[in-house]
This record gives sequence, C-alpha cells and structure tokens, in this order.
Amino acid sequence: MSATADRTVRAACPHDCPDSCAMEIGVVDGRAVKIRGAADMPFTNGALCTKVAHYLERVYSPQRLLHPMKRIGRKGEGRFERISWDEALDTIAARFRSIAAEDPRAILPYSYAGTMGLVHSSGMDRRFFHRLGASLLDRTICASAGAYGWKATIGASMGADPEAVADARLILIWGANPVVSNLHGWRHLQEAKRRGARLVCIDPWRTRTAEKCDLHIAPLPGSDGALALAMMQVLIAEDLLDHDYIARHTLGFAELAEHVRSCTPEWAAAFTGLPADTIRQLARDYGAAAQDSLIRLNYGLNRHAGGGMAVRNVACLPALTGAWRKAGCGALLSTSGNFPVDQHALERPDLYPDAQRFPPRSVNMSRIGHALLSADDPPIRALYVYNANPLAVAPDGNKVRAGFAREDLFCVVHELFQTDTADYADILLPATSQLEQYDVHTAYGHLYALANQPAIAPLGEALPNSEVFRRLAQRLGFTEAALHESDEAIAAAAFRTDDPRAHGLAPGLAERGWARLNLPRPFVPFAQGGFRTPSGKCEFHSAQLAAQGLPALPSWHPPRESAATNPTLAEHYPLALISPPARNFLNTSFANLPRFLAAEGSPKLEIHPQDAAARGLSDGAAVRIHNARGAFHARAVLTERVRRGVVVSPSVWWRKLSGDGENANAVTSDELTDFGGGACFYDCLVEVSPA
Ligand SMILES: Nc1nc2c(c(=O)[nH]1)N[C@H]1C(S)=C(S)[C@@H](COP(=O)(O)OP(=O)(O)OC[C@H]3O[C@@H](n4cnc5c(=O)[nH]c(N)nc54)[C@H](O)[C@@H]3O)O[C@H]1N2
Ligand SMILES: Nc1nc2c(c(=O)[nH]1)N[C@H]1C(S)=C(S)[C@@H](COP(=O)(O)OP(=O)(O)OC[C@H]3O[C@@H](n4cnc5c(=O)[nH]c(N)nc54)[C@H](O)[C@@H]3O)O[C@H]1N2
Ligand SMILES: [Mo]
Repeated sequence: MSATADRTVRAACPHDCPDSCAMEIGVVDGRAVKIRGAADMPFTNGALCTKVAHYLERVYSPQRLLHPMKRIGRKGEGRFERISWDEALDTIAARFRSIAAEDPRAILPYSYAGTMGLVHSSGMDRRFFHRLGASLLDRTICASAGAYGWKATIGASMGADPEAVADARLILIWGANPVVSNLHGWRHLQEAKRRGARLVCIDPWRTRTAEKCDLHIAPLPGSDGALALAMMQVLIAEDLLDHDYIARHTLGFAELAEHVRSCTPEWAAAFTGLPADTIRQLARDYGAAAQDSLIRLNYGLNRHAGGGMAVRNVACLPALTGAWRKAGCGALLSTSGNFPVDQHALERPDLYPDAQRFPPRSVNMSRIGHALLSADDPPIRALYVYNANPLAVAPDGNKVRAGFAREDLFCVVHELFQTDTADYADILLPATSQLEQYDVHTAYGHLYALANQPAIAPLGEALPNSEVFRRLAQRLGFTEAALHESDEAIAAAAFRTDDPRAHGLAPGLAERGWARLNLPRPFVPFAQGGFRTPSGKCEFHSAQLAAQGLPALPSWHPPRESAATNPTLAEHYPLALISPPARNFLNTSFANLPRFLAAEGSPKLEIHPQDAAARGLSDGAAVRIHNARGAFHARAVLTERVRRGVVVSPSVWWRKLSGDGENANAVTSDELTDFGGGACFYDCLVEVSPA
C-alpha cells in the first residue's frame, strides 16, 4: 500500500454484485486514505469498479447519518430531530413489545442486499426477528425466479467455473451486461475472445457488452423462453446432440423432444421479434460449438412474468450438446450454491417462539406496497427496514409510497444515508459502512469466500446492524445466548466445517482475507453428471414442478405485458420499458453521491428515432413515461441501441434526486413471476409523451 499508510487492512466489497471483491484499505491516524482491489486475490486481480474505487467518498460523505433521529415532520417529509440511542431503542422496544403482545407477526423486517455480509444480512438480524416471532420476509426482489428455474433443472446454484471460461469457443451472454454489472467476470470473457472465442450477446438493448461482442441479437423483452425452446427444437430436429451425455445424465429427453417439436424458429419469431433465420442460425452455431460453448446468464431475463421458465429453458441447452463436460463450458448463472453456508446456525429459525399460536407468516418483499395496504390478518403495524431502500427499488412505487405513508404504521429505518425510504421513518438509525464493521462473505460470481476486517472506528454514533439487534434483544429481555454473540462468533459458525468444500477456509480468511473453496481447479461440476436434482440428472422433465401444479416440461410463458401477448393493453401503452442498472449506480447505492450523479447526468430514456418521430420527440426532449400505474420523467436519447417498440431507462434513481420525485418504478408492476414469486421489473408496457 502507499508509503504513508500506517497499516493496511484486508476488506471485502459488501455490495450486491457477482464480483465480491477483496480490498485493501490504507489507514493513517485512524482515517482510511486509500482503497484498492487486492492484487493477490485472483478474481479481483488488483482492480475495483468505477464505483467502489471511490468508496471512501461514500464512507466520508457529508451526507452520512451520524446519530439516531426521530421524525418531527409528516411522513415522507424527511424532517427529523436528533435523539439518543437510548431513546431510540427504548421507543422501538416499547412499540415492538406492545405489538408482539397481541400478535408479533404484525411486525415485519424488510431487508435485502445493502450489504451481502453474512453477519450483517443473515445473522443477528434473522435471529432477532425469529425470536420476536415477526413475519418472515420472502426475499424475492432480484433473483428468485431465475434461481427457481435453474434449481428445477440443475438442482443447485452451481455452474461453470468463472475462472475457466477462457477455454470456451462460443459464449452466449444472455440477459447479462457484464461490462457494467460483472466487470471482473468480463475480464475472463474477454480473455476467451482474445483466444479466438466468438461472443454473442442476447439482450433487447445494445449495451456496452453487446458492442464488444461479435454478434448482438436483440429479442423483445420477456421472449427468451420462446427463443430457447426454438433452439432446442433445431438442435433436436437437426441432431446436433451429445446422445451419450443425454442418455447418461438427463431425465425426460423423449418427452422434451416430443414437446418442442412444434416450437420452430418460425413459431418463436412472432414472440421474439427476431427473423426465424436468425434463431435457426444461432441454434446451429450453438450446436456446432458442441461441447465448447458457454452460456453466461444473468438476471435480466428473469425479471418477467415467465422469468423462471425462461431461465429453466436456457438451462436445458448445455445438457443437449454435452457442454457440461468441458472446463469453463456449460452455463453459469450463480455460484452461490457452492458455498457450504450453515444457514441454520446463522439464522436460528428454531428461536421462533410460539408456532402453535402464531403460525409463521411470510410476506413477499416484491409486493410490499400491497402488503402494507391490505387488510391481511394481522395487518402490518410495524416495519424495520435495513440493507434496503424499498421506496425507490420496489415495483409499483405509488403503492409502495402509499403504504409507507400510513400514519398508523411504525417505521424504523437503519441506514447510512437519508434515502427515499428514510424519509418515511419514525425512528431513523445511523448505520456503519463496511470499513467500520466485521463480516464474512460468499459470492455469486466466483468461488472465493472473503473476510472483512474493520479498518476504522464507526463514524459519529453509527452502529452495525448486529449491534442494534443485540441491544434491542437486551431491552426485550431475550436472554438466549445466540442473541448476544459477537460478530466474530457468528462469522466463525457461518460455514459448515464438516463440509469438505469449507476445508482450509478459516485460515485463509484469517491470514489474507480471502480463500477459494476447496474445489478442484478448474471446477467442472457436471462433467460426469451429478446434478443436484432429486434424480441426480439434468431434469428436462421435473416431477417437482409437476407436483406444484407447474408445467413439468420446458414451456413458453409469455410476458404479461407485450404487444404480441396483450394487444389490448398495447393499444394504450405500446412500448416495452426495461430499466436495467446504470453503470455509475449500484441499485440506489452511490446514486446520491456527487461524482456518480454527475457521471449519470439526469434520468434518461433511450428510444428508437422512429418511435420518437412518431411522438414528435427530439433528442434531449423532456418526456413523460406513463401507464395506468404512474409516470416518471426523463430526457429522451434518440438511438438505435434500442429496437423499435422498446425503451430503456438506466436505473435506479433516488426519487427525490430525479427532478420529479419519481423513478422508473412509478410504472413497473408488482405482479409476480411464474416461479419463485419474483418481481417483474422489465415486464412493463408504457407510452411516452412530450413532457
Ligand atoms: N454497475 C452496476 N452493477 C451492478 C448493479 C447495478 O445496479 N449497477 N446491480 C447488481 C445487482 S443487484 C444485480 S442483480 C446484478 C444484475 O446484473 P445483470 O443481471 O447483468 O443486470 P440486469 O438488470 O438483470 O440486466 C442485464 C441485461 O439484461 C437485459 N434484459 C432485460 N430484459 C431482458 C430480456 O427479457 N431478455 C434478455 N435476454 N435480456 C434482457 C438488460 O437490457 C440488461 O442489459 O448486477 C449487480 N451489479
Ligand atoms: N426499476 C428497477 N428496479 C429495480 C431493479 C432494476 O433493475 N430496475 N433492480 C432490482 C434488484 S436486482 C435489486 S437486488 C434491488 C436492490 O434493492 P436494495 O437491496 O434495496 O438495494 P439499494 O437500493 O442499493 O439499497 C440498499 C441500502 O442499504 C444500505 N446499506 C448498505 N449497507 C448497510 C448496512 O450495513 N446496514 C444498513 N442498515 N444499511 C446498509 C445502503 O445505504 C442502501 O441505501 O432493486 C431492484 N429494483
Ligand atoms: Mo439484484
């Protein structure tokens, strides 16, 4: 580190990103002065992304919340007055105690991945709410549909080794934008390209990633399920198959072949908006690459009504060609299932007090507006938000705002910043940043665990999540030892030490802050089958899905909102809106800091010049994007990066920093996906008008 640093601290990037970087923090006189990617950690490779390279601006931002506060204005107004931690915690404990006396399920925790650390996102917090008997939160806002579709087919969140992909010869980057949202994974994909691999990007939007690929195929949003079915049809009809792999390691091939017989490229053309020849050629190229192909999926294609099935259909492809046989080939969505996390030890669901009297209840986080406004029994009377900014990120934002505005709702928000959600808090608590807390991390885009040592003392009166729950547990008289363990003790129990994959993790984490799972290198998980499904095979036919009343075979589940599948709606709202990650924001994190706001400028809407002309819109014009659920404003960017009929608004903006108090979630729907109860952010028809 720099010559002036007193010491260098090993840290881990806490953010919700596949790359989970190892970091080194240089500290002088108790102040962090330097941050860089760990040079010795192979996946991080000494580099950080454009956001986290400037993480110290976030840590030391003058916008940081530094002491507890209570609301003095109206809900949403954002006016607060400083109080002591004692007053804040006494107030929360008193409210929780009185509500819990009637029915603890009227209390709801709301959290997602502000930090991905196990201690501060699925440790003491979960223990506390389990012990309280609060409603459970179904954490569906990002990946649950795709994860479910993958799991039904492959059995666990496992796939190709991200560090071995340079050996693939054909790479389909499908519903993913690694240049923006998986930068360190992109390095390996680029290496494949340098070695002669052909890269094909499948994305309705011509992203930075698409620009760098050899071919960009732009299907209509939500049509991937049909595209993958048609690819299967061609592979089977033209016998571009690995019969040996299919016979040994798959289940239901005969039914699949029969089932997809009519799913020709001509059939899929109508849904995907792609020429049948393009689809047929893609399938032939994929078949010709045989075992040397990789599909790098991310979650873009899972944010649609049929998102679970779309991922399932794509996940079937490598078993047909036998691509799972080769290192770095097959497919990759998430690596998270490789980590032997001891969820029970971390979360302690057994602490739930009285399941007889109060049968556990789950609330789906993707429908938080609905949940707060409905007359469910019991209604939600108190909400504790941490690691999340639902006012800005949850779908159907007007409903969400109406729910949070309920005068009778007691709302606690624990945050680093006064977010849109914080404005609705009754009690607003200051949270520590990653540099001020201890944690351990898994990853979903590589195979290394990470440890994060605190580099500096907490700023102001900020406290980590775990400490607030320990103090609340104390006040509520919860005496169980699990509610008073240190962060280090929680972390020490995070991995199942009896699992061979965890062998050697602890010393590696302690010595240098990262350690690869004890897996072969390269890790080729399904070379000899061994899928984690009930049959141990890649399940083209899933009895599990059938038992739940879902289609057993890969099927076409159309978008809820599209011109082809909902023409009546499309008469009023003809344009399909997607609102994927902006390069300089991380969900809404970083989206309040001057550097990143300056880089993004203002909310934008990319629209095809012909769609713009039809509406009298010129480049740079202020536009109103609207449907029956709501409206938001942006500047029009006329570009052929989007095809006709599709518009793109890079996200997620803070509502109060966007100019009109709204963002793209003003128009998104809180209907759920086919599998896993996921959010349908990109299944959204709108109209665009001059503002
Ligand atoms: N810079 C940055 N990085 C991030 C994030 C961020 O906000 N900013 N967010 C993090 C998080 S939480 C996540 S979950 C990941 C997300 O990372 P990704 O999964 O890569 O991002 P997505 O929003 O899911 O969208 C990926 C691509 O899918 C495309 N897409 C949208 N609809 C469809 C469709 O129907 N079919 C196909 N084929 N493509 C479609 C979008 O245009 C987009 O380019 O990234 C993480 N990394
Ligand atoms: N329109 C649209 N909406 C989307 C998406 C999209 O692509 N388009 N993407 C969706 C996706 S993939 C996701 S994952 C969600 C993300 O939604 P969220 O997980 O809510 O992500 P953020 O908006 O980054 O908010 C996280 C908050 O946690 C806070 N935080 C960070 N660390 C800590 C900590 O240690 N303690 C506490 N108490 N707080 C902390 C941060 O300051 C930040 O305000 O958004 C979804 N919403
Ligand atoms: Mo996400």
